Amino acid sequence: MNLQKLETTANAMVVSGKGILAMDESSPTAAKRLRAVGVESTAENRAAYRTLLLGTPGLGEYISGAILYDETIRQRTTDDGSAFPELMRRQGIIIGIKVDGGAKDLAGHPGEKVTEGLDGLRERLAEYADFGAQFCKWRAVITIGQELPTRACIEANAHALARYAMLCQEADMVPIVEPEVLIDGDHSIERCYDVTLETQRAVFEQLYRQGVAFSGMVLKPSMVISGKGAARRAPVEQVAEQTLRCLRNTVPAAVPGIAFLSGGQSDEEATAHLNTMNLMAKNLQLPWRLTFSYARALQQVTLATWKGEAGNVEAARKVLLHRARLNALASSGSYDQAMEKQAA
Ligand code: 5MM
Repeated sequence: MNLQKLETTANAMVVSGKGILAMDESSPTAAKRLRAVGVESTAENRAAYRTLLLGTPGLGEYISGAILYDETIRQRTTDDGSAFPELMRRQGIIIGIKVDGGAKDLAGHPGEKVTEGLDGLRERLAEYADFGAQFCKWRAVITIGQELPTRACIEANAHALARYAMLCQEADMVPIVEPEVLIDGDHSIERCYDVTLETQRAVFEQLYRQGVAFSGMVLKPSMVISGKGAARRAPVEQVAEQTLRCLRNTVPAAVPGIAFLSGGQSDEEATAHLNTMNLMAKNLQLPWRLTFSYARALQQVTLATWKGEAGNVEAARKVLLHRARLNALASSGSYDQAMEKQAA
């Protein structure tokens, strides 16, 4: 393991004033997103959309790295036919790759999932490194329900995340460790806090057991937030406060940065939460940087503007850049809601 290389990459991923673009939708998820805006999910259309994203002029000013899906790292852009990794190098964006095999039903535990994909991972990492990937991502999902999550589900996912992370570091690639506590349900923010705390504790315990170097990884957590269907949804300040409280009780100081997922929050909510946390951070002397690794909170407005029309590419790139800029500002607590109304 080349710790110096890992630390350099991890620090560049969470560098001040930038965040990560998650665009690693697997083909079924990409199909769902494209169909929602009336676009057929062909390989050509997926490449066209991803060309729109990564070809946005100036994107590298706000985006440090982007997470690709296996298909994309092998594809060529639909404009000048460059390989996607080549386009990313030109944009100054670090190449990341999703390496998990998806969340599958956990045997014996109805309603719960475990993320698979460890088999053959060492060999796949070597192949992705040849494509220029410098970091990876693996997402585990934890569901909150009446009797959920079970300890068995938390431990199985934490163990897999740690095994994945150690394989990445062995290959000198930075692991993004993503334990997502889902927003689905009507649970309170207090319940989300308890589940997130238990999950993150289990994850760091397993990372430690497997020998993962905390200084060469990035955590991608969900925020501590009320369930989407909760009768009373906690306000922005409470989400920020409880998320920081949870992280301060679980994340080692050696971790260079935390890049949140948006998890089904609206664009504006996700930006406001990140901004408020960074404002609060000014009085807390936090050891890690707080930024974003959003998929939907950066992409939904972009997709809705594009709608598969070549004539909308410029407008879609404008709104993507606008959202990327607002989130970049939020990563230093410099965002203001009034900026939402400024022209994209
Ligand atoms: C891009 O979406 C990723 C999930 O892909 P699949 O479910 O298709 O494998 C996902 O891991 C994403 O990177 C994170 O959840 C963050 O996305 P959001 O939309 O929550 O910011």
